[in-house]
Amino acid sequence: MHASHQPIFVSEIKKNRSLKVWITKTAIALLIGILMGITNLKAQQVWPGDVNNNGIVNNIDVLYWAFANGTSGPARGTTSGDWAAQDLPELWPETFPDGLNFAYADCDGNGNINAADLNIIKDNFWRTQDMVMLDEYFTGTAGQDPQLLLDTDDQITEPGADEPVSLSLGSEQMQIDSFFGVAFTLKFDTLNIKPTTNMGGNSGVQLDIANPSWINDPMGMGSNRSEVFIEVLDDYAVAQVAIYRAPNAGPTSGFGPVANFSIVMEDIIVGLVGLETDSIHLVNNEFLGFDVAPSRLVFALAEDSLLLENKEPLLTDNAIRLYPNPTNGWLTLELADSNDEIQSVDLYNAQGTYLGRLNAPRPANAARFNLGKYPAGLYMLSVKTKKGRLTKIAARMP
Ligand SMILES: [Ca+2]
Ligand SMILES: [Ca+2]
Repeated sequence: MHASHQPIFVSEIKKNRSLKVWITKTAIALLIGILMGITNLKAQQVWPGDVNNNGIVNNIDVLYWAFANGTSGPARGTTSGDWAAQDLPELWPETFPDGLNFAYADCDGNGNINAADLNIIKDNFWRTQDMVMLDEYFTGTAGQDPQLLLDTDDQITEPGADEPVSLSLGSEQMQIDSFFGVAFTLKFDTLNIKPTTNMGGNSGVQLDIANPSWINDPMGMGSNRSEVFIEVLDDYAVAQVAIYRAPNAGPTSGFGPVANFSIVMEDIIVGLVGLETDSIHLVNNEFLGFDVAPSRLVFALAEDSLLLENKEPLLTDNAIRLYPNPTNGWLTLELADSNDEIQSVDLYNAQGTYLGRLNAPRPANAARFNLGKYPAGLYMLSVKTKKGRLTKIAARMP
């Protein structure tokens, strides 16, 4: 027993020694840091567009800009939005909660934070300084945190189709309190979605605020107003998005649709067409971050519709009971888990041809369907529940 304790004792001495070394190193580093800090205070510099000064211009900077939008302070000596270090002789009275000064949001240095500064963010978008520090994201878990959800009425698409995609935030159970804004990356399938060479034309990825919605009054009138920013980078297969409260709009609380995307399919579609939200940074009216879960949406051609099923967690076979099976008419579908709910039931024949959606009451743990109008044979019921998806086989007797 003693022998086995000894190595621990030795390692603790080592630990103490290394702690002393660490303290000494830290003290020296702090001293250097303080000295550098004094130097930095004398010559702070702004890279126009990099509002949070982390070395890269992106949608997070748009969120910072939006938070400072409408404020004023001392102008810089030279007013320029060129991508180069600009001296910042005087700080502003306001700071972001992380300590960063509002002066960094005055991209052109004229002493006012307004739309002209957003244009400089656009001009310098994706540019980097020599060193880039990672932006902070608050990635939550679906089911535990509110979700930034991509959704559509119909996941079946066709070549050249213009598909609407709704984007919503939170749910009745998980509402968003004092929403100020959200920045996120939309990853999309550039193989199957047209590039966005002419924004405003009928191509690529488009985005509009949901109107009316809990973040925007009808026609954007009144005090409840929000704005959207999107920068599509086809070469990277991403769009950077920011949705934020308009100046002086104040916070809003709620849940549901926030924006609508429209995507245009290529003339040839291969496999699934995927879209997902990623790298989410949601802040409240005090600019504090909250966890939000990402989501994924897929479209498929009608003939590939069975592929859509594989994108959800699969339920085990005994999660759904079908009886009587075989049947010569009525069929009962029952979920084993009494907390689960049927969301949809899609019917396919044995060849995989989609026959239609069966009418199931909602919310329900069980439902009855009549297969009597279909010819004898095997059928596949693709069942979607709150907890996942499962395909069951039913036999219709002659
Ligand atoms: Ca930045
Ligand atoms: Ca300005």
